Amino acid sequence: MAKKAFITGIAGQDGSYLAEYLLSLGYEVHGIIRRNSVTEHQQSRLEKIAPHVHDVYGDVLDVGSLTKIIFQIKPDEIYNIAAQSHVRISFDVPQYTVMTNALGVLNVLEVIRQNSPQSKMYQASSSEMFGNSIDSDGYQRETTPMQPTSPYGCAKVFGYNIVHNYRKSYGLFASNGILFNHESPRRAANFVSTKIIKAAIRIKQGQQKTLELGELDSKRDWGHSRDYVRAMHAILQHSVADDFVIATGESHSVREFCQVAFNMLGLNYEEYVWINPKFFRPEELMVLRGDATKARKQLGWEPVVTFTKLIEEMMDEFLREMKVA
Ligand code: NAP
Ligand code: F7E
Repeated sequence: MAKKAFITGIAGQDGSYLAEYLLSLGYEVHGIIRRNSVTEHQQSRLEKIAPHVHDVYGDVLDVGSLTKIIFQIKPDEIYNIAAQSHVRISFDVPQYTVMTNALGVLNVLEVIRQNSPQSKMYQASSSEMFGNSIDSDGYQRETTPMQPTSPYGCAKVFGYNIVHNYRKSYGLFASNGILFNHESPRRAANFVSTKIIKAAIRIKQGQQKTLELGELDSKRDWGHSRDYVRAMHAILQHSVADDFVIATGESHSVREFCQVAFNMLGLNYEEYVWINPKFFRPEELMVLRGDATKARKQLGWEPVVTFTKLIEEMMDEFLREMKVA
């Protein structure tokens, strides 16, 4: 019989790649979609697989909808990927972010505990939990102290800890993937990767003159979402529930990202990129660089897509989409 998976946040970047990956492995895939007043693009990332996915309306803040689906399906694996995932916006809507990203995790765990304790649960934890805490060798790993620098990071620390608590208190198979930044052509337009590449294309096409960004010297460890959803699945196939850092181990600045992306179009970013303090964060996380040795050794996980290949893939896809007629 096919294994059953339930994904919260199935219509998001990672949710859509994860659903595709699980379908390719023969899983029956279920997920919840939020009610939205504009429905037209809501499931655009699921277009290719829509007929094969069982989706219903639901919300991680609505325990009734979670109970109904988890009680009925009794999934083998539950991936809690839903979140308000934008760090800067978490300063604008801190309480909403904390409700979704912290209380939402507790809701999922409670529903599992009461209705389907045999289900394995994956929690989408984040490198944002580390804040500006770095080990002396320049990396962040599973043992690095957490000192979050945003409401988003603070809420994710709660989610991470409550997963531990339910694992130890009730024996649930609940695991954290501590994922560093990962992008793709499905990344929303207000994250820096998509914002830079789309602006570079519009500048090349003569439709935009400049690109306004915030902090250019912060560094991120950027991978591809398609690689990272393989890790989510591998984490739930491990013999015991545990926590794993998922990262490439390479760190690049936002400035370097601009340089590579603009260069691909034969442009010099310095002529077009301006700093607008509007995009600064009240507190910035300056350097992320993950050590995924534990995942490599214990899960056999390896990222495939490099920094340059990631930008190339996003560039190719956006060039196709944004072709001037
Ligand atoms: P995303 O594209 O923003 O997807 C998040 C999904 O969650 C969206 O489909 C969103 O629905 C849904 N959602 C938001 N609030 C919800 C709620 N209250 N109930 C149910 N669904 C809700 O984010 P992503 O990049 O795929 O990230 C997936 C997860 O990994 C998130 O938890 C994020 O915090 C975490 N994470 C991401 C990264 C990264 O670099 N991508 C790194 C570490 C951790 P709508 O489409 O309706 O908004
Ligand atoms: O910012 C700087 C910004 O918003 C990256 C989420 O997936 O990864 C992601 O969070 C860097 C930051 O991602 C702009 O200040 C400069 O230093 O693309 P981002 P993020 O904040 O790192 C973590 C691991 C997650 O868990 C999150 O869910 O780029 N930056 N200028 C800018 N960023 C944005 N968005 N827009 C700018 O104009």
